[in-house]
Amino acid sequence: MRLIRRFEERAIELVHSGEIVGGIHPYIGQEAIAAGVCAALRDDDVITSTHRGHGHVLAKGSDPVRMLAELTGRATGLNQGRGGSMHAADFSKGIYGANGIVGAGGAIATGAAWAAVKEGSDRVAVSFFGDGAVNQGVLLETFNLAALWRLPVLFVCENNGYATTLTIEQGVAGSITARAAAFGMPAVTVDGTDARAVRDAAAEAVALGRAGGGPSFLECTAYRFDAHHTWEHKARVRYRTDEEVAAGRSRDPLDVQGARLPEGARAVIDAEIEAVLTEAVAFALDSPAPDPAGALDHLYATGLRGRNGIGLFEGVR
Ligand SMILES: Cc1ncc(C[n+]2csc(CCOP(=O)(O)OP(=O)(O)O)c2C)c(N)n1
Repeated sequence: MRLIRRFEERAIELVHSGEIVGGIHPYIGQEAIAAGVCAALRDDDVITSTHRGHGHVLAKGSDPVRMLAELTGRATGLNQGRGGSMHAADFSKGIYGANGIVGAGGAIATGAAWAAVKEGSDRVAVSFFGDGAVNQGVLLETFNLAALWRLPVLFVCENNGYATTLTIEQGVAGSITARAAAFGMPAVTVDGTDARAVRDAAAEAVALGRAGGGPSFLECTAYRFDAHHTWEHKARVRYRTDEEVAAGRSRDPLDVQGARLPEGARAVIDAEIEAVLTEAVAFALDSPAPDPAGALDHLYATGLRGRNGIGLFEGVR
């Protein structure tokens, strides 16, 4: 959680200095959700992430140094600087990508869960998404197939109370968990500022999925401490009162977990993380930008065969 927090703080600095172009969606305040869920996963399990995805990628075990290089658009980045903040992926860690399309990761995770069943493995897939995504048609269609086919997928809704500036009261009819329950899935709500509570709930759902018990749904409540997106730092959109923000920030997931650590342990962790982030920032800033000559590389799969055996995309980069 400390790694995610400091990664985000350093990334915000790099947005302000112009090194990260286009801004980011900060995850600060929601760290216990990514950390808690990923603590219940194996290396070979799969996750799909969102526009607010840095925490998921780091919690699943991606290298923060290469991740920061990705955010700054460097050739040394996780995805050679082509994905940036909203499209970071790391297949070596089962991370099938952050995703700028709200709700889309649910279908991808469910496809991965289906593939895991087909290959006879006991791997599970997790889809993270926000409260705003629960009204996306794709997600409801996905719940249906995941439940019908009893797929090992865990849907994790991070309810931070807002979809951009829209409150949950303005945007969501009924209850979030009731949507999942309607498809016959176990659906519970946990305190998303308590990493241990999140991990325990996720572990139960993951065990059920591995044992062939089908999908589960976890609603994790938390508060987004910072802006929806860093453009808010300049635009100064007013949709939350100072009192509300202060109240939300008063329950800090790092303090909740920090209070459980032995005396002095937190300072040791903080110092270790600081060193990693210092290295990450230096590495990113020292790294070259991608070569413009390769701008079209990796856009298309190559060598795909048509039915007549003729290469469909031969010669296309
Ligand atoms: C399909 C789609 N519709 C709209 C958007 C624009 N958009 C980006 S983030 C966002 C809010 C998402 O809210 P939520 O799912 O609660 O996640 P949070 O931002 O709170 O993490 C919207 C509407 C989008 N990216 N994709």
